[in-house]
Amino acid sequence: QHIYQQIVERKQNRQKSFAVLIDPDKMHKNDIEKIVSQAIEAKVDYFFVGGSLVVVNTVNENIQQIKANCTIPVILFPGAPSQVSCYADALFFLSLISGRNADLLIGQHVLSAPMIKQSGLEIIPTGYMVIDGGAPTSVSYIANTAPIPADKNDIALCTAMAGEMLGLKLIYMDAGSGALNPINVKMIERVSQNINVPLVVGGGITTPEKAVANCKAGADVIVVGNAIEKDISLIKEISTAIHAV
Ligand code: 1GP
Repeated sequence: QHIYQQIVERKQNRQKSFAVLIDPDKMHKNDIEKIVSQAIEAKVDYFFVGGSLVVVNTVNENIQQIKANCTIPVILFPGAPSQVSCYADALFFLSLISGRNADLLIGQHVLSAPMIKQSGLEIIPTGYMVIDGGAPTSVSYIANTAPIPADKNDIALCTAMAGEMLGLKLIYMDAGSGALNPINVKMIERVSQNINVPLVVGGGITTPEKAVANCKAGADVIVVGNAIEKDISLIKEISTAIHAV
């Protein structure tokens, strides 16, 4: 439980972490090289690798390429069991607790459990909560389930609390990749003040200011994908801002 332990220790020390999301579909070899070298310089804490829908599955190649160039831990953030790779360091074993699709709450987990156990990956049991980001994102369509409405802070709170009580070790609140509206700080505050496990927040974060506001509201780890794909210099800007909180 080496990586999870590190996430918990950073939370206990009130250190905020920054994760760069690599969506295998959107990355060419050269992009990854550039992102990795920027990430080393910017002291990025984690790479998350995965996506709701991966058309060309290059997860293994992408992770091997990251690993060949840096020691930043790689955590799988899989949209499906086909995205599990033994080259990563850890896996968010995601249960979509904001939804009511039994297959994503437990079904896929049953099917993939033997393969995941065999992989030797560090498993991080994760309560995954999709929050409405203002426009349909791939995740809510693919997951075939409604996101939590953006202003229903109490539903988010109770969902996260239930996840923690069920033994999940981390809560990941996601407005979905490329969300129009990122999760509001009031919702982040409400959730973070009432759970003890680490809180990851992502979806539609495009500026250092937003990342900092989310950290101050109680997020322990901030994830950014889309914005970095568009402007790689944001890696340094957002990372520096988060680490200064
Ligand atoms: C999506 O939380 C991640 O699952 C990151 O979202 O791509 O919008 O940064 P963005």
